[in-house]
Amino acid sequence: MALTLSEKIIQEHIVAAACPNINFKKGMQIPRGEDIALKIDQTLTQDATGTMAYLQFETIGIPRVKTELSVSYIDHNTLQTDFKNMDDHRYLQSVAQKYGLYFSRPGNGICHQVHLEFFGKPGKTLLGSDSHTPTGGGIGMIAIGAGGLDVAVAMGGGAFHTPMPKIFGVKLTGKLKRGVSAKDIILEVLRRETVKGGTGAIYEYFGEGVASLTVPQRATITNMGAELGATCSIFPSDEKTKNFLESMGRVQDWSEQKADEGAVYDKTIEINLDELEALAACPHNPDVIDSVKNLSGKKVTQVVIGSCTNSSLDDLESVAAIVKGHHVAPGVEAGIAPGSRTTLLMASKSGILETLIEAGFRILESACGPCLGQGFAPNSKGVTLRTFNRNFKGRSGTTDADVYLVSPETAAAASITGVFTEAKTLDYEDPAYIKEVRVSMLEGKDSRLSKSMILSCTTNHGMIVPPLEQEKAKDIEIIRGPNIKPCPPCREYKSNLNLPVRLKAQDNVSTDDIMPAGAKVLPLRSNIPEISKFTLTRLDETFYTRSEQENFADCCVVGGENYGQGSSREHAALGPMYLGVRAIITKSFARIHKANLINYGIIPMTFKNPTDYDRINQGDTLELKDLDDSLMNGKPFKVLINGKTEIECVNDIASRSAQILMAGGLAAYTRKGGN
Ligand code: MIC
Ligand code: SF4
Repeated sequence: MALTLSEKIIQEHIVAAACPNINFKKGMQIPRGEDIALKIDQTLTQDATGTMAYLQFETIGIPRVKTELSVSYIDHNTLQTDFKNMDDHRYLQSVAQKYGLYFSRPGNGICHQVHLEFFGKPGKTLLGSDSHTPTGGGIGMIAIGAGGLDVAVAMGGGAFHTPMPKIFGVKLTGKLKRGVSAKDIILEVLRRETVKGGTGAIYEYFGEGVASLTVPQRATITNMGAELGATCSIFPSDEKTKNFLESMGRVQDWSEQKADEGAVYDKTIEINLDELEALAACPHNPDVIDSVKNLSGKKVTQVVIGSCTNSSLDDLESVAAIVKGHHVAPGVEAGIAPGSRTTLLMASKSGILETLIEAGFRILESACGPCLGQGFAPNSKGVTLRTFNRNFKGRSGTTDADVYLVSPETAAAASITGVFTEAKTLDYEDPAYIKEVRVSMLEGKDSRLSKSMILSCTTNHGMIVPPLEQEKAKDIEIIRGPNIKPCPPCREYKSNLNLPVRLKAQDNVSTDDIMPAGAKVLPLRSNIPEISKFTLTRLDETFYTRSEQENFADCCVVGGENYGQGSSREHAALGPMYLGVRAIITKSFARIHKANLINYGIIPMTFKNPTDYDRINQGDTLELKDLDDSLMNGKPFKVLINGKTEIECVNDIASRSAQILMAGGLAAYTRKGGN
């Protein structure tokens, strides 16, 4: 039968022996929701999730990673206010050398941007310990975000298990108008689909509108597809992809990737690019969308351009085109963080950087920086326009600031006017990428950057350290700083639990609420006992002290819809686990967080009847009885509230996941021979 591109790549990578439930035959339609096992070609980690991932990898006890390619990036924790960050960097570099990984040094850029530039390959699978790993879908990869432990297993040659996603088609027609960009496409998808609309789905883009989008534009869309809760997003690999890879000096990595003629999607949405307007995600969630037109005239105090979503050369060019000859408005602070060293070099050699400096932009490091609250926090009650992907309350470092997520064009326009402004109303020359500048540069038709100059920017001059030969790697000593502590074991599994509800939370709790990022907490990522003190503090400052007073006794948490949205950080499972959380009962979960909870032995349950949420109060006691029977036989969970009222919870836990829970987490399951 005719298959979608996603299904084609998935089928190429199915480990049939590890999916006994689906009796896999090539070309069949895999039932949606069934547990599938995928061979992973490439992995990536970043430093904030990497230390835990490699501590776990070390315990697997193999001499070298078994993937085609694995890369360890340093991009998140580059603030280095004390020894902890750099100790982590040195640990990660020594691990990379010992176990056969590429190592991308601090300053080389944000993992997703650099991976797209240097390593991504159409048609391959990529698993990354960062939720924005789907950026790789911009060049036709099945690129999925996961917890560090899942990535460690993949580096050890294990398959990645996930429910077979539904495949949603997004048909693009027409062409983007002036002042409207790829960011507005994904904001439009978010407006229609919401932050939980993509749970259990892949968004596959097709239609005549695709051809007009450059690879960095496509990557903006697949990147922020993470905010839909989607497993990943993907574009076909075509001539534009070939051109992009050629500009990176690796045309040999290109292959055409497209859906079969007549492929059928589980649902199709259509976006006419001709009709699209500039949009903004308003405080405090990425799906609270309004048009920039409606917001026009609203005062702005800060503008930041950067993050893995919008920090490419195309993005910087768009900004430069708009701000050229102007100055950042009084009362506005503007910053720009190019996504990678390659982008920064190209911006510098082509004059784009000069334009930005002249306009008064503060040039920030090529790293995540302000996106996760590492500097450049807005003023009290400030209004900040950011080209990023997340605007959860407090993530910027200023709790009462209003963060709007916008395109580079909208951010640039506001930076010079000081108010929300539709870029199309300003007088500026179209940015060069629209005129296919990369193509003309490569053909030697553009005078600003010659082909040899582009290739000199895109060549790795030592910022990516290649793996050592295995013979030499044996002698490498792993360097461990004093803040790097082993990952604590999970609590032992029990079939019957009596759990006080230590916290009752609302809808859309993000992993930033469960375990904040930011300059104060991030340095503790390698030290679970210390970082656990910040567990759930965004929702309840007393959570840790109350847990301590209870001697970290077993307990549970109750939540609303989409619990655990956002990042892949497994610290949002490890922190609660360390403090005694044994089960979390919600109306629904975000995909990666649910998998992380299972990996660390916390049982995720969803109310069969969502109104049962209202029957439970903080402080109540929930009795979970005969979990063995539910987990082994797939029966619904029975929950007794305060010894009186019994309710049912859905048991949608795959049989391998049930075994992981009963083994006391994924590490214990793997040690016991599970795969
Ligand atoms: C994020 O954007 O929230 C992060 C920081 O990149 C996280 C990873 C982490 O918490 O280390 C993510 O997206 O997975
Ligand atoms: Fe880094 Fe922000 Fe991207 Fe996360 S979303 S990887 S913090 S730039």
